[in-house]
Amino acid sequence: MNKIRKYRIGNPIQTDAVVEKIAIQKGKIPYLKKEEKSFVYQLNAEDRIYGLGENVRGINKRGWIYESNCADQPNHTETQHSLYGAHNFFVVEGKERFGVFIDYPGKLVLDMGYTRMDEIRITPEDWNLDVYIIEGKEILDIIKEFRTMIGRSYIPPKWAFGYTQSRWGYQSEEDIRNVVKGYRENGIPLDNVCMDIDYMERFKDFTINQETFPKFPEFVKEMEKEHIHLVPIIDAGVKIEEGYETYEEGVEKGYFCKEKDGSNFVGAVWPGRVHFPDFLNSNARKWFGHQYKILLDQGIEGFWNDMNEPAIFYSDKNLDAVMKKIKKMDNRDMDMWEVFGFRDLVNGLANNPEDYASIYHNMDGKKVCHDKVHNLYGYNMTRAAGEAFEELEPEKRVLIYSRASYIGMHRYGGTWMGDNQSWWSHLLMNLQMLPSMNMCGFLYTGADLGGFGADTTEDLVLRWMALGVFTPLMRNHAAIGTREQEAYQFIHKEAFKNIIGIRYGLMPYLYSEYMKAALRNEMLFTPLAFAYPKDEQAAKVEDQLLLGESIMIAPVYTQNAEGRYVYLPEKMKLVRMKSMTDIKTEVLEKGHYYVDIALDEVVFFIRPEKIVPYTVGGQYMEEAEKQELKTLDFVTKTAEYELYEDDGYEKDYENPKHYRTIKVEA
Ligand code: MIG
Repeated sequence: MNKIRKYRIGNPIQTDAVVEKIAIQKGKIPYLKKEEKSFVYQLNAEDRIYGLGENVRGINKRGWIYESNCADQPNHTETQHSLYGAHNFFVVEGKERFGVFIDYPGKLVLDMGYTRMDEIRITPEDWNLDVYIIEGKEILDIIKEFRTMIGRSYIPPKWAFGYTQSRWGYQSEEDIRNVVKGYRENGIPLDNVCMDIDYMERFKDFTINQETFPKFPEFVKEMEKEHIHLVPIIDAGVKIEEGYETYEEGVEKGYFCKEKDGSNFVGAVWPGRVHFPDFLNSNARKWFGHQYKILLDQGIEGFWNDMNEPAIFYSDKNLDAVMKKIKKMDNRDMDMWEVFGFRDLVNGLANNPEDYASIYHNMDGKKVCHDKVHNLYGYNMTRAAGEAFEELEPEKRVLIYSRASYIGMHRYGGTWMGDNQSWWSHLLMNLQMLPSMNMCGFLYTGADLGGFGADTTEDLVLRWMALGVFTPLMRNHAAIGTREQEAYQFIHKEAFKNIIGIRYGLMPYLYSEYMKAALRNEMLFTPLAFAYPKDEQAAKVEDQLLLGESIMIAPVYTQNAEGRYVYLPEKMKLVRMKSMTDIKTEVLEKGHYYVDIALDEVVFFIRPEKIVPYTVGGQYMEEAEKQELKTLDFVTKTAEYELYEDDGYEKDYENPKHYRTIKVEA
């Protein structure tokens, strides 16, 4: 039986989100009632809604209005409707159970019981879209069907699971050397350092500032000797500057986005005035992807793609118009409304909808307004890189993660969760976003640990790390001008050393579970509601997750808490780690508990008859890998665990040689 039904309305733009060939059905779409402007579904009191990928609010998405409209949105408050991603997949669970994917690259409003608490109302801007309805016995079956349909998730090189330090503002080789020194001298593990826009020459993509990084390839080698990977940022906008090759070539070949009249669209971002590569054009995509070679050739093996919603600080033409209006206001006796209007004019320069509506793509011969395909832009920037890496580095995995995304991009790269704040509420948001991202195919993801904006506190960083230990991307990142938050900046260096060390110790488990989830189209982080569908209590838990097959995590996310309430949906073994050599365990029956968790501890729970392979860890991935494999378990009879091992670069993922069975007998 085909559990997926596909319906087409109008003449949709191809997004390549879906890889499976699915025949289009005729007839009425089940569950969703099509009205003039919207799809409508009547909700029952007990219905819950899961999914929507990168978004604010809880695991259950009911009760708010979301918008798929990739946004450069640094305020992740619960009042927002969109963040950086557009992920139109959700599952309704209750009276009926079904999944919906709306493959539509324009702005889509998903009113999930906001206007009316008892109604879902989905409104596209026009009726050109594909709808997929997916049924299954359980939520997890629906997700697996969907994930299989959209294709295998991105698999990064293994080193990308190592702990990463980042900060906007590392200005020079010397700054980065000092970061590495700070970690190594204190014995705190580290594998990667991100390079933010500071490394470029006047913020030009694929250039290196020769004054601050005079011998870059040598510096990359020096870092390699320290077992450090450097991960540079790439921005979407290409600086307009005579003599800058990427710019000149792009202009010459006609690979930039256009105005209606065919001239190149001019926006401004960090480099000042820029053109935006037309990633929706396959030739332009290929061309841009091959630009990454400039850095690959200097020894770089990983990147992050930023500002690809795309973020536009202002456009040339809008700045002109605004300046004219402001000039007219000059020397006037303005009342308050006029002053507010003046302020709105200036604030409205950034990410202006009229600018987006004035950009045109050449989609392989077809002229398409950006409005219609806005949500595909960041996706195709990362696809450009991903497709090029396949050609440039056929034998080797390359790390890439993006800020903006759409379903389909999950095959080419990961994401990070963008500009959060050093707020306790954002630690919880990080946790709640993980399963919804996984539902949409994004497995390699993580939030800026410690928080990006605002000054952090030592306890927040420690608690956030205790969650970050488990997220595939474990990256501490902060904005320029905020309090320094590298692990060695704080008093409890020993605690940081141990918590990050636990990440390395648990790597055999974390890596195996990642690989199996990717190769089998399964969840890495699973809400209790999905795993224990008959347990009414489990369905209410919004702050615990299963990670892979063996463990449940329940991190502390409030300040000054000495622990937290935890619900055990079955008998489990509590594991309390101070370090990889100081581990205590205790078996707990199903039920509710208050579990004490100190600032310098990582606590998790092992499910019955499950195994967790681990080692003592190390200062970096290669060192950790050499250690003897041990197991933690909660086995009362006999159980097996499938360990996944490879060299971290090779791509013959399916080869059975990568699997090893570990058997434990009580
Ligand atoms: O306008 O490159 O989300 O991680 O540090 C800000 C500077 C641009 C936004 C990214 C953030 C990065 C910052 N970038």
